[in-house]
Amino acid sequence: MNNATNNPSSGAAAVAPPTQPGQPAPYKKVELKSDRPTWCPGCGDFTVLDLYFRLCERRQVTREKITSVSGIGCSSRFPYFVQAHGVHFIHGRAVAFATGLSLSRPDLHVFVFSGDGDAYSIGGNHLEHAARKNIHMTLVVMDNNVYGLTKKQTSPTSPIGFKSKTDPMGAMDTPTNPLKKLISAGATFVARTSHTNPQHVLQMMERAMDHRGFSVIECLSECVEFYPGAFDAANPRKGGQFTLIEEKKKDGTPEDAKRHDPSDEVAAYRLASLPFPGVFGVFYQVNQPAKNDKEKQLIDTARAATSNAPPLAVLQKTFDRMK
Ligand SMILES: Cc1ncc(C[n+]2csc(CCOP(=O)(O)OP(=O)(O)O)c2C)c(N)n1
Ligand code: SF4
Ligand SMILES: [Mg+2]
Repeated sequence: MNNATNNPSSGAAAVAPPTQPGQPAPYKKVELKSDRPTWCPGCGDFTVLDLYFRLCERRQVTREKITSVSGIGCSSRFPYFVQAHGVHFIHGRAVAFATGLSLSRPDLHVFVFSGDGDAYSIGGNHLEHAARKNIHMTLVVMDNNVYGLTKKQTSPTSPIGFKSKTDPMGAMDTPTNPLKKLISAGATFVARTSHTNPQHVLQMMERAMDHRGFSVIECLSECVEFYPGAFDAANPRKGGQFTLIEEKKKDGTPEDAKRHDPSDEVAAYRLASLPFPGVFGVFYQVNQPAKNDKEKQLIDTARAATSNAPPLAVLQKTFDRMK
């Protein structure tokens, strides 16, 4: 776990312009960089890390409010490389940990960085429930279609035929469709991007950060060591296609009728069903109350009913009643 102990401004208020008196200056990208990331040269995960720094810098998030949570995997080494608060948690349990953090710390926007194995396989159950509860956080899945850290096993997104240590003859199981999985689970913001298009990654991160509720970015992130070339078909520099989703502008023009309405669940499924390389952008976005807000309402109502008595007094009263 990294922390902000080297931060000269630690303990002060956050997410504010530097011009306000008494506010710490937001950190620059260079100040957030930690030790040299230990990923293989050329790994797609570098791009996501770099864009996260840029996001924090652009949004002027002060260091003590930057909170990155991860599970286990190459991608999940992420928090080590951010010089701010971060948790490298148990394999598949990052979203569960982040749920508690998000519910108890309304002043933070918690980011979770996960791999395809961490998020969709061992962590699949937690993902499902955080989505349906609409917990306020942003999950970035760095999907390389393989288990990278453990040196090439089939992952839930590996395509049929992919040869790995667990499928030497080629994978035979139908891969997970992350977008369909997330939409059906109840995620209220679902986007797709690729490490080969940094501007787009940043754009999706900003949109996710502005969303209230459970937002997920599925980011293609190539493992150059164990699955090189996996996403060439989505990379124009390698002869592939990076087709953007055109969202409705609601301008009443005939061409707008053909554009995508991100609040249309059936249309989102249709886009998510396109064969690889598919399309990139926001597939689905709806406004629904986050559990954070519902829970706060419940707590406020309970507090009001006890005339805002201190929690210990309320607890004591409850125990007394049970005697
Ligand atoms: C409970 C448990 N099961 C299995 C492992 C071994 N393990 C570590 S990382 C990993 C897969 C990581 O794959 P992914 O999440 O796709 O991340 P990547 O390394 O590809 O970024 C596995 C199976 C573990 N650490 N803990
Ligand atoms: S093994 Fe693959 S995923 Fe892991 S650091 Fe190397 S290139 Fe990246
Ligand atoms: Mg992986």
